[in-house]
Amino acid sequence: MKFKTLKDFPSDFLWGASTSAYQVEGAWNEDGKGPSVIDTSMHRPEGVTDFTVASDHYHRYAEDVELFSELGLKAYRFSIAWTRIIPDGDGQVNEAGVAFYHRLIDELLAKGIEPIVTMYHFDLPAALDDRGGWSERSTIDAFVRYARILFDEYGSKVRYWLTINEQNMMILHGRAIGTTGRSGDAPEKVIYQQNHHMFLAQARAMALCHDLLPEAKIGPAPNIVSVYPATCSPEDVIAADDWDAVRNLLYLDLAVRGSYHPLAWGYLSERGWEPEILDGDLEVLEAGRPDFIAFNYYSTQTVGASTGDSSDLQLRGGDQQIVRGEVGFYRAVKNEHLPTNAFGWEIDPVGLRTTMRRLWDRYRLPLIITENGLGAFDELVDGRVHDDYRIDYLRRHIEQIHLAISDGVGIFGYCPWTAIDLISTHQGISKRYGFVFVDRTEDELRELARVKKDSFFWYQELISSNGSTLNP
Ligand code: BGP
Repeated sequence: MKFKTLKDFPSDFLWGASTSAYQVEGAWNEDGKGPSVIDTSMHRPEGVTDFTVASDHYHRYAEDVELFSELGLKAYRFSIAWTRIIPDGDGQVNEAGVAFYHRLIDELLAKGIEPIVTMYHFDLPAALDDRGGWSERSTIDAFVRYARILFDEYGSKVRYWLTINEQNMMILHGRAIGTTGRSGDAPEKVIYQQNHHMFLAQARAMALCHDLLPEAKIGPAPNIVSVYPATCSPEDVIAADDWDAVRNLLYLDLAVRGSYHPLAWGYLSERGWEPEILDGDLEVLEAGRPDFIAFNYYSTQTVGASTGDSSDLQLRGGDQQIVRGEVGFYRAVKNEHLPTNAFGWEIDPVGLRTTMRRLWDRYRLPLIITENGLGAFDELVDGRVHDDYRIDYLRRHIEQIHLAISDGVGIFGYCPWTAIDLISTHQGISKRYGFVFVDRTEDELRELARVKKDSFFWYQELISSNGSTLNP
């Protein structure tokens, strides 16, 4: 639909930005922090930096929050490292780790920035992984205990909680992002059992949050893409629906409705990959209901009906955003209408509007975008970073949010990835997303100086006008 007049962004819209603990903090083994599966993972290619220092936010958080305040952020979405709070995942609480997040949250609140906290962003404690990780039901109990500690500690300060970041990407692309830990290439049967356990952990955490913190709001945070059929052939439409069910709706239906999506369940059981469901599990899933849906959006995916052979597969695939294809299930297709970024991710701002409309239509829960952004090889030249390509990317996505608001979609915030440069999941510091440049390379830490990019000033103006400078 084309509108003559667009609705305004809500006056309390949460203009934000995102990071995650292991990608930004560094200090990987300081002040009692235990190792996570990310710290022990070997998923990075040769020559790509590790996460030990990252952007050194652990030591520079005050300076960073000062920059976020200057940027005008209304919200900051970050994650808490489970291994700072409980170094081995389910043992003793590490008071120094607890204190760090109090300091960070207090600093944000002092600047009027709403903290949006992800409880678990890929960094499962390695000690839990050594004992079987998500394959074991004891990890569910460990997560719920961790959640209780977070609610008790920070519940009076934090209103918005996100349970598990991109559970669907951990299941579908765990190797690329380094979250598979010890289980490495576990068979799908095991992976989908782990998935089931994460759903139970999430549901129990949501129920606990509502019990302990009636004022707080909590939701899941999957990575969601709209799936397009390659053509209007009915077979392609069926393939698109099938892949949508397995990639997206499985995760959303479990979180919101507490039940397995029938197409996804059919996919699992036909392959013998369905998880074992114990007595009481369905009640637990049913009892955990979110207050909103947070989702990360980078792209859309296009698929066709399976040809039944290896031509279903797209060889450039292999990470979170590039559709891979599955022989006998769906065929990966390159969408010829969309440009790609330097890393092969298709760029589709209109797809964001479609995705928001579909989510709103299906679940009628308030939405917040907790990641969206452009990874690029930024360059620092004479103390400036001219990232007009990022401004263009963000502007075109925010325009679509504006349209979706006019469509009647309920959305309360936008937190692009990232507030400040950090280490990519598997492509190091060279793939940058931030509004603030961090001066370091893969192998040279330099001074880690912070430099405001051109996009910083652009977003600052946009926030201060509550979106009205979008189309001057
Ligand atoms: C999401 C993750 C983030 C992040 C982002 C960009 O999947 O939630 O942690 O890194 O993607 O991905 P990448 O770092 O691979 O470019």
